[in-house]
Amino acid sequence: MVGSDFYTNYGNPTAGVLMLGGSDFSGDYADADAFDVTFSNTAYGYDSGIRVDSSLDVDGDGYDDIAYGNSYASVGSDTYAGALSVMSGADLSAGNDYDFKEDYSLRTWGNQSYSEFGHSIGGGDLDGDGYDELIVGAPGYYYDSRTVGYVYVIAGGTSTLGGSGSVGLIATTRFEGATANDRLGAIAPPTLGDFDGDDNVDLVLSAPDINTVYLFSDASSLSGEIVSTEADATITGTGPSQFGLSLYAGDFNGDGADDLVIGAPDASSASYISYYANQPGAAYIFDGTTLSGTLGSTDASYTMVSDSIDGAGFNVNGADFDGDGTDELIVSAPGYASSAGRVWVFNP
Ligand SMILES: [Ca+2]
Ligand SMILES: [Ca+2]
Ligand SMILES: [Ca+2]
Ligand SMILES: [Ca+2]
Repeated sequence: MVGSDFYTNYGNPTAGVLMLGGSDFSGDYADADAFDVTFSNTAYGYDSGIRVDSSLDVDGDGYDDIAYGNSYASVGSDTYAGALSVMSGADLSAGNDYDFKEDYSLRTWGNQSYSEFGHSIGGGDLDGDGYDELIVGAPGYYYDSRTVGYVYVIAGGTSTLGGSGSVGLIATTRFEGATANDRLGAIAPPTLGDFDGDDNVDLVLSAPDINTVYLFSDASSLSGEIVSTEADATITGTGPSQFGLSLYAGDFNGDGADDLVIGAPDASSASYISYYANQPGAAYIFDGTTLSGTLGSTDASYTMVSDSIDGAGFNVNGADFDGDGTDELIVSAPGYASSAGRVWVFNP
């Protein structure tokens, strides 16, 4: 599944394309005819700031569902309220083009102008009932004269992918930023992992504009309205800015507990990184078992810093390429070599 802000299909921005995998999945796929399924969104015009997540099975039917967020969508008279469309994976078939304007199973939207709902999308099965929760950021949410940002949890279940409504009516849990211009829930996907190894799922949220990442232990025990100051661990970056713009959870040291990767690319846009950034980006691995209380970048167990101003850490990821049972670290630098871009793999 690949997303693009820029690709157009008959004049409409294409939100993503789906290539069906299998033994024949190799070679070059250079044009639109090669895509098995295409998605567009004719509802909102220009799709700047879209996010796509195709990893969650919200209704628990065994098919991953596709969540599409457009944080710049205007809803009624609410400019940039933001909207999220979710399509049931079971409804997709090869050869079709889908339009998030009408082909959604669930559609929900921000309930305030400039709340930018859909700016980040993530989730997973928080409560272990077999249905993935959708966790969606609205970093522009304004409360008590401050832009604090909200992050909403929409519980998965057999009836979640049906209908539409304001997220204020649909969400079961809401996280709130604590101070002015936190913009909790910007860009970085809300990330699940079991960092302390107690078999209870923990939740990581981010506020990259203030270089701060929050960890909430045992996320299934949380409900209602939770302020970021209630986090069990608060990690603040002191190196390159936009600390927390990217997140990844995986086990790098092989102790069975997830560790946390945090990227700090020093720029919030992948375009013109050399213009916006003024120092090399970085990526940090924090040993999951150390995540409690107040922490800083220097508490990381592994730090990667680029040697050029290239947005390193704009995306971070992990995968076990050599099959030794622990993740390797993948770090993207979209601004490398005049925006040619580079992806590194490290065996930390
Ligand atoms: Ca599904
Ligand atoms: Ca669940
Ligand atoms: Ca845990
Ligand atoms: Ca670990």
